[in-house]
This record gives sequence, C-alpha cells and structure tokens, in this order.
Amino acid sequence: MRRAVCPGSYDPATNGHLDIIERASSLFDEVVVAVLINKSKKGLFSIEERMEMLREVTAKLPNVRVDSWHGLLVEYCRRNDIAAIAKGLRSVSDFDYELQMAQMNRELSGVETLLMSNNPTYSFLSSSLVKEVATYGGDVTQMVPEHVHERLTARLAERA
Ligand code: COD
Repeated sequence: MRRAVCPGSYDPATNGHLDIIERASSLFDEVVVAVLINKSKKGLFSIEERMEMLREVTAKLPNVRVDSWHGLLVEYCRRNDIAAIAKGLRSVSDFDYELQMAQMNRELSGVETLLMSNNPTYSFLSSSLVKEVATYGGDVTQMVPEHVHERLTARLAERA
C-alpha cells in the first residue's frame, strides 16, 4: 500500500490545506492527515478540536484518515509505514523552508517529500492570517470550510 502523510498544525484547516489533502488522496492509496505540534505557534484550538474539524471536512474522502503526533515527523512515518510526506508550496519563501525540512527528513530516515504547487486561488492563505483577519471582524467565509468557519467564529466570540 502506498501511504503518505500530510502533516501540519491545522489551527485551523483552511481551503488551501484541503486542496493539498484532496490532491494527495488521488495519488496515494491512503493519506494520513497528521496534526503535529509546532512549538513556535500558539494554538487557538486544541489538538482534539483540530482533528474533529479535519475529520468533518475530509469525510467525503474515503482513503483519508486523521491522526495526531507529538515528536519527530520521521518517527511517525517509521511507525506507520509511511514512505512519503505530501505538502503544498505557496511561495518562494515556503520553498526555502520546505526544502530544508525535506532534506532533513530524508537525511534522518530516507522518507521522501512531495512538494505540490498550490492552487493559486489559495496562495495567500495561512491559518495564522485567517485567524488574524477573523479576529478583527474580516470576512473569511471563502477561505475556510463552512464547518471550520462556524467553529472559528464561536471560538473568537468566546475569547472576545
Ligand atoms: N496552500 C497550499 N498548501 C498549504 C497552504 C495553502 N494555502 N497552507 C498550508 N499549506 C500546507 C503546507 O504544505 C504546509 O507545510 C502544511 O500545509 C501545513 O501547514 P500548517 O501551517 O498547518 O503547519 P506548519 O507549517 O505549522 O507545520 C509544520 C510541521 C508541524 C509539519 C513541522 O514543524 C513538523 O514536521 N514538525 C514535527 C517535528 C519535526 O519533525 N521537526 C523536524 C522537521 S525537519
């Protein structure tokens, strides 16, 4: 079985994430969407909440499942027999960082990284910017799945 992982913070998932997950699911027999801790980012949602939202928005993709992991991504790949990491590239600045991580992960474990050019419609999208715009009342309805939008609006209202 050809299995890939789409790793990320997913705090929360955006339409850009979803596009990459959908495209990876058409290339591999199974895709695991893994919610990982990025220690440099402060979370708005708990890991369990992020997983719930991801399960909801990927429910239509039968070969996609959602999991979480604390630790090195390559260790997750080793334990789960995953040969490839599938990610999206938005910009040249993404490329530098993603290439460095891809090289490090390959050096550590031999796991390959597939960097997919993103859909230009979503080039400007990141979870951080979506949260910032929504915090100040901006309209992000076209940037995140509907279910995520509801949860985001509710969470920001709680915190206001
Ligand atoms: N369009 C297309 N793709 C997108 C978009 C978009 N608009 N937004 C995000 N993506 C893709 C990118 O490929 C990105 O890499 C991925 O989604 C996840 O994005 P985020 O923002 O949710 O997640 P990050 O960047 O915080 O995730 C970083 C990881 C958690 C994957 C990384 O830090 C990691 O692997 N950590 C585990 C510890 C580890 O192994 N460290 C060593 C790394 S060499």
